[in-house]
Amino acid sequence: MKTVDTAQIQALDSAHFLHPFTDFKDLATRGARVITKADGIHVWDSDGNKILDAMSGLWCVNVGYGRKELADAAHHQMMTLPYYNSFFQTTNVPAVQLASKLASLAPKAGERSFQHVFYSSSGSESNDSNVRMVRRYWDLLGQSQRKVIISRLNSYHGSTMAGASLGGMSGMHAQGDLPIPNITHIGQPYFFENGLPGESAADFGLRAAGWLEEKILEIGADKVAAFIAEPIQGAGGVIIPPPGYWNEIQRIVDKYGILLVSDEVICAFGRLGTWFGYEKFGYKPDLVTFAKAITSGYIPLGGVLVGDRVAKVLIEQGGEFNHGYTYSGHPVACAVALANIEIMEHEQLVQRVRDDIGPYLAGCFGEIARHPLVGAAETCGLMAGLTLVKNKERQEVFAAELMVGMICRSHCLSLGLMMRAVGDRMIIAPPLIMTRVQIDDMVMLITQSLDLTYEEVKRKGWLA
Ligand code: PXG
Repeated sequence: MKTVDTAQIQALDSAHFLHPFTDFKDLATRGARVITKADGIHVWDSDGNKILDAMSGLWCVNVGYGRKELADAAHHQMMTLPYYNSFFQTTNVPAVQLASKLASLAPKAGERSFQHVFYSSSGSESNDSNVRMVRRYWDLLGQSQRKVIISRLNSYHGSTMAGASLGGMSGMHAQGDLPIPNITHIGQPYFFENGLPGESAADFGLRAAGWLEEKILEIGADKVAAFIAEPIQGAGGVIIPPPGYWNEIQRIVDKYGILLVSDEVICAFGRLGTWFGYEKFGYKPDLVTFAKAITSGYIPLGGVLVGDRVAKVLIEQGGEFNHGYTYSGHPVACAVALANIEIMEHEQLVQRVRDDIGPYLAGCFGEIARHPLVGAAETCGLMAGLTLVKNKERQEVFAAELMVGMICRSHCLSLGLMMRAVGDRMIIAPPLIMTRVQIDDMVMLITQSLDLTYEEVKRKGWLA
């Protein structure tokens, strides 16, 4: 039954709603897809189309849609204490309980353990907090000259001035005079694009990590404050670093004493089959950015896990830290996060991804990799990417302006599958509750979309 007048909502949408990362004029000509409801791993649009949401919303809805426990937690907390600030020596019960829960979930690792949390409402804000905290840390240690934060090209760290500066997206830097001063970038560990002929993935991993050391030496080690990176680049196209990359990064940051910030807005909360992404790769960050799946996206919440090395200095040598948000430690958001983590524990979602559906998805992508249009396909936990190529043998890519990824994405949608295109890299990050049968269904839709795309590019004469 149709309950929404699509044309009317679309008209109001283009009249009043400026969407994120959108060409406003272009959207007005076509009209936005109106999503009206969701349940489990599916969303429905206002025309009644049922879509398998292989992106978990936007990397968020790890426990799936329609979870009454989360709605109940929000309702209960709203009726008890819907809001109070955590400035001026006040606190609230859910924020305290969540901070303590997060500390217990992070693995213990000496000085690299986590006892403290700083809250925000998004990943972008959290990375702004990271910049503030990193600078404050070095100031307190009497090393104010350590200002430079090194990040990577094609990383995504948010859309605020600091977040977009930390991110390595050239399109974002081009708008608004970014990056802000003292943020610089090195290359990404993307073997498919940056590996040399004949180079092994492991050798490439060491070479790509070496770019960090080169950059540190170029700037002067005493001027570098921190290195920030996602365990796996998400928005950049699910770029899974080669073996050895993270070990070498750890060696380098340790050698020069610089802080390591792991931006886990996508990789935390079970996505990789571990609570935090850094566990998967075995490195030890000083600060961990989180957001999105901490509440499975049901309500905005973000923050930073502050490791003991930093927290000790902020607390013991500190004085007032002049930074915070109205919604830092929002009681409703924290209550929903606690209920979300409870679901994850009760349903053992992290273990499921690690031991069952993660390896199962990897097997399926092994099959997908054989498709003639696919140059490379990789998974890690419940996150996967594949690269569309015009010649499989020569690993030759399509010209960017052909936008083959967008063609593939359109075929996905017409078949009822939400899959994201990052250039010609097709990516998924489905809800962690998926069953093997649902994964089979999803893989069938992916394969059909690839077939349709292959036929279309062949018809157009774009295959080499
Ligand atoms: N860090 C990382 C690693 C992210 O993935 C942010 C920070 C910023 O979070 P907020 O909550 O401020 O949006 C993100 C967000 C995409 C896409 O196209 C990815 C994100 C946001 C929007 C689009 O894949 N990730």
